[in-house]
Amino acid sequence: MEEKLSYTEAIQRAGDSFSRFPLIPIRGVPLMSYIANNWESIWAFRPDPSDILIATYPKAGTTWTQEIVDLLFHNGDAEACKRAPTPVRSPFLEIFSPPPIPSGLDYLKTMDPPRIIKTHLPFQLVPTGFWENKCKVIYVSRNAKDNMVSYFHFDSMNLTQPEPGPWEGYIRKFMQGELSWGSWYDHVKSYWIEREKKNILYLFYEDMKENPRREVERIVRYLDLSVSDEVISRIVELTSFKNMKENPMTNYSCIPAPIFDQSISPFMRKGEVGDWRNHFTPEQSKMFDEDYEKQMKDVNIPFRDII
Ligand code: PPS
Repeated sequence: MEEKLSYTEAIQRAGDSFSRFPLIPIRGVPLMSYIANNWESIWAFRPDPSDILIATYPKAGTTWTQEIVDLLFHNGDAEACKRAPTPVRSPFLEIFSPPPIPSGLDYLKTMDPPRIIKTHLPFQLVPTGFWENKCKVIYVSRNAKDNMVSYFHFDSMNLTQPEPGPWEGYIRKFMQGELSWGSWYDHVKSYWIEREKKNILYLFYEDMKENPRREVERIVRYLDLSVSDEVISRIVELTSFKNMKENPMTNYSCIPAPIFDQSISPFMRKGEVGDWRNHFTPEQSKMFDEDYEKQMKDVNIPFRDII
């Protein structure tokens, strides 16, 4: 980060060096080549005990939760949370991109703790310092079918991710754990199994949609914050889908079209529960459910709206 460029300028400067990066496995988990090629420095990251980790499988509600936590840390001050786009305020731990775009680690180096850190890494790939330092970790999960639908549209518009290909084949890749960051099934299970031992707050996107206030209050209690009822109401309002879609600091309009082509699909796309019904045929749904039963038989995670 020698020359002082804004995030958007750095992305524009990187210009044509973007392409759909191939996936390279790290301990069996397929990751974008830029991440895999920098794996040692990611794995060596040491957080501060006060840092907060927001962990998700991609498209499960990360940005929403990042915004809630940033607003909580700023006592609901909307202007303070418009100081920069989401990835600058709340760095993406493992992200590496072509220069001169700073990596997630570069951003983290410039910030004082407590930092709000995003990751899509499955539990076993989270740098061990998070557990050794007893960092607070918020995991957000979303029902498999909606999560996959959202990921399919994202892979179409994010021109650094592998081509999604046709829908039918995408379902197969999802079931076989071949998408970036690997298997959804292993991901949601890995954090579920560890949640009590590691004091992880395990949230569900569907609960956040059903009663956002209740879930924001759970986050407040978990983070041991003192926030007034009025501020909580304001945060719930500021983080509604509509408001975040219109907010240039949360809607990823900071990332230009050669990378995120929002004319293909907006980042803030629908924000609904049950959109999978508009995508799966009854046959695809049946085939998916049968496989789901097998892959999830060893746990009882209370997902909703899946059948
Ligand atoms: S990413 O790229 O992995 O960080 O994406 P992520 O933020 O996890 O997920 C994006 C999906 O979350 C929806 N979203 C929201 N839904 C409801 N309320 C709010 N405030 C909100 N913010 C983001 C977003 O629209 C994506 O879901 P889909 O189903 O594609 O609309």
